[in-house]
Amino acid sequence: MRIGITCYPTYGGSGAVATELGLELARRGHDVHIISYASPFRLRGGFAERVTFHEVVPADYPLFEHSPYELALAVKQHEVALREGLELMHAHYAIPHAATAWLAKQMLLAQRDLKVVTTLHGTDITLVGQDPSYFTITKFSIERSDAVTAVSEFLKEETYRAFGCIGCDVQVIPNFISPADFFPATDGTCRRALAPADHKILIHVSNFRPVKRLADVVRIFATVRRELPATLVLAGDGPDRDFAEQEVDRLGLRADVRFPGKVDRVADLLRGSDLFLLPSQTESFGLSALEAMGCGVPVLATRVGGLPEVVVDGETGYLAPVGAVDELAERAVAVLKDATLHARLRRAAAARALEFSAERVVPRYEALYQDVLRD
Ligand code: GMT
Repeated sequence: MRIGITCYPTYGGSGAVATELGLELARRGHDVHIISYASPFRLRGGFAERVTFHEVVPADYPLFEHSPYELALAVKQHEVALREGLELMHAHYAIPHAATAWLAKQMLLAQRDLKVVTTLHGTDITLVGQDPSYFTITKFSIERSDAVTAVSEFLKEETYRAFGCIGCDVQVIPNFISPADFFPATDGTCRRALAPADHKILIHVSNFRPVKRLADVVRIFATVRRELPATLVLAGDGPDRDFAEQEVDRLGLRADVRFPGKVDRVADLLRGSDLFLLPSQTESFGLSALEAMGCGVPVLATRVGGLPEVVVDGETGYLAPVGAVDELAERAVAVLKDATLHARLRRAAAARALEFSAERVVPRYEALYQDVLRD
C-alpha cells in the first residue's frame, strides 16, 4: 500500500507511535510518506528504505501574526497524495491532523477517494479536544474519517462519552513496541553509566507537561532515597522542567538526580533502571510505561485512563490513585528492598510487553487499511 502519515514530530508518544508504525509498515513492504513540519524525533538522522519525509513549510506574510500551518499541511497532504499516488492518509492525534486530512481528501475528490484513518492518542480527546475552541472541528473530523482507532478501551469510551460521534466505529488498536529495541538488559553496561554501583535507579521519561505530575515523581524519590541509596533519572524536557529542578533542590536531592534532557532513543536508559515512575493525572495508554516494561522494568503508576490496560497491578508493577505519593513511595521501597519480588515483577513486565509487540499489533493496522480501501 502507499500510505501517508501525519503526526507531531515533537518528543511524545503520538509522534513515536506514528513514526514506529511508519518504519514497521515500510519493513513490511509498504511505501510510507511522513508529512509534518519537522522530521519526527524517532526518524531524525536516519535513512529507512521506503520511508520519505515531506516537510511542511507555511509561507510567512506580513499580515499574518501566525502563519496558517493547517492550510499548508492540507496542501502538502494533497500534493503528496496526488504525486505519490497515496491510497490513504493516517492522521495521528486528531487536532489538527484529522481535519487537514479531510481537507486534502476533499481537494482530491475529483481524481479519487483518498481514505482517511484517524488514530486518537489522548489529550486530543481527554483535554484539548473538549475545549470549546476545538470541540466541533474535532467531533466533525472524527465523524468524517473513514476509520477511527483509539489506543485504549478507555480512550474509545471517552470518545463516545465526550463527542457522541454518530456513526463512528472506533476500533481499539493498542500501542506497540519493537522487541528488537526494547528488551531487558543482559549485563550491567547501561546501569554503570547512570549511577554508582550500590544505587537503585528510578526513572521517569516524558515531555514534562503538568499532566505528568513531575513533583510527585520527585517526592516519591525523596522517600525512597531516605530508605536506600538511589538515583533518579528524569529524561525529557518541557514546560515543567524548571519546576522539577526547583523541587529537586527544595528537597535537597540534587546529588542524586540526573536530568539528561531529551533522549531520542531511551531504551539504554530504561535498561539501566530498576523502576519506572508514571504518576500522571491522566494517561490514555502510557507508551513510556510499555517501553519500560519491554526493558524488564516494573512500573509504578496511577490507576487512570488506559494505564490499567497496560500495567497489571501487582504483577508488572503497582497502581495507585492520582496524588497517592506515599502509597507509591512505599511500593517503590518494598520492591527495591526485596530482590525476589523485584525479579518476579521484572520477568512479568517483560513478558507482558511482548503482548504488545509490533509483530502482533501492526498487522491490525494493515487489516484496517485493507478494510477501508475495500469500501
Ligand atoms: O495526547 C497527548 O497528550 C499527546 C500524546 C503524545 O504525543 O505524547 O500522548 C498520548 O499518546 C500516547 C501515544 O498513544 C499515549 O501513550 C499517552 O498516554 C497519551 N498521553 C496522555 O493521554 C496524557
